[in-house]
Amino acid sequence: MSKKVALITGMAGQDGSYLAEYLLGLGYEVHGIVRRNSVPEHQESRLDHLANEISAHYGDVTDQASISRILNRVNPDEIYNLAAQSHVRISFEIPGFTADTNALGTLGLLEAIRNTGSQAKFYQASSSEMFGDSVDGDYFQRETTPMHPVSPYGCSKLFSYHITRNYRKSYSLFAANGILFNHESPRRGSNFVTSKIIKTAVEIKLGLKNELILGNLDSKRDWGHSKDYVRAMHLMLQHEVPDDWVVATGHTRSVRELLELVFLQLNLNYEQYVKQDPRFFRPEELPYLKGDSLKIRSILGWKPEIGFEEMISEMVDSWSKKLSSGLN
Ligand code: G4F
Repeated sequence: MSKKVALITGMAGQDGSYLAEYLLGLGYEVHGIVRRNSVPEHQESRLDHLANEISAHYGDVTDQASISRILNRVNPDEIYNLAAQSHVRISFEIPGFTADTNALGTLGLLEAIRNTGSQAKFYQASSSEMFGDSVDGDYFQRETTPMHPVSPYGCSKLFSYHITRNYRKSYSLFAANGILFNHESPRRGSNFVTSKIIKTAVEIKLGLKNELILGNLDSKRDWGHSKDYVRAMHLMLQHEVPDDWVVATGHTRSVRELLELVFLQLNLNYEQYVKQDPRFFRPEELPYLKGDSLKIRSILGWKPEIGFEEMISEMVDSWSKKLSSGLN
């Protein structure tokens, strides 16, 4: 039997690299779209270990011609759209770029699928940020919870969520939305709060820094592990019908609780080192996320395998190794 072919946009990111690994393990032929980076050394660092097993194509979801060319060349069975300007605070500074990439980029991909006659199944990386300040009476967000985004990032993702549903119905595309809550790992960029806290705490422990400057400590997030969440993406495309799926752990913790745990693991007291600065607050904050993933658990049999404490320990170990060997 011939190998299944997957195409991943945003393959060089945290999720893209774990997904590429996971699909290779399942016997897929894996192709990915990577954007040109002015520092070639940083281009594919999360993918270096897979260099001989994957095919990377230069392209960009905002460049329609590049997408159609790659679709024709690769002829994928499954497309995972993970490309995004994924930082919420930065989306307030570059809302136009965020919308071009996250919203129009998705539309361009769907149009390319339609116009090339591709039979590929399509996964859209939708986000719990789309819920914004909305939560059900039982303090969970789920597939049926109204969506009221509170950031340019959330608004851009909501467009893509709806256009994916619209193309599913209008053109009978197999197009699925994964509504993923926050997910982290040692590969998480260091300007997201988990990695920023862990990296800086390790630097403090090693005597390389003496403070950690943050924004809002009271917001709450439902944090899972990226490795668990890429398994969910794949499962969604194996189901008989395309649908929308919440992926979450069902536990929520504040940034302050995360701080306490990380510093405690390093035998430090966070209160001695943490300062707050308005630079790291958002013009509008999403205060609370807790996802109910009953649907994907009961229908697709998905469940998270890596617990929060285990994930934090893995990230602390990884940053400790990198920083004590002089890497960053
Ligand atoms: O780690 P964060 O930047 O993640 P955020 O904004 O929740 O977004 C992440 O999860 C979304 C899913 O809900 C994804 F769609 C999105 O792409 C991304 O992966 O911030 C988490 C919380 C926020 O409340 C933020 O205000 O941490 C708070 N925070 C406090 N100080 C900080 C900081 N966040 C960052 N990045 N940096 C700080 O200094």
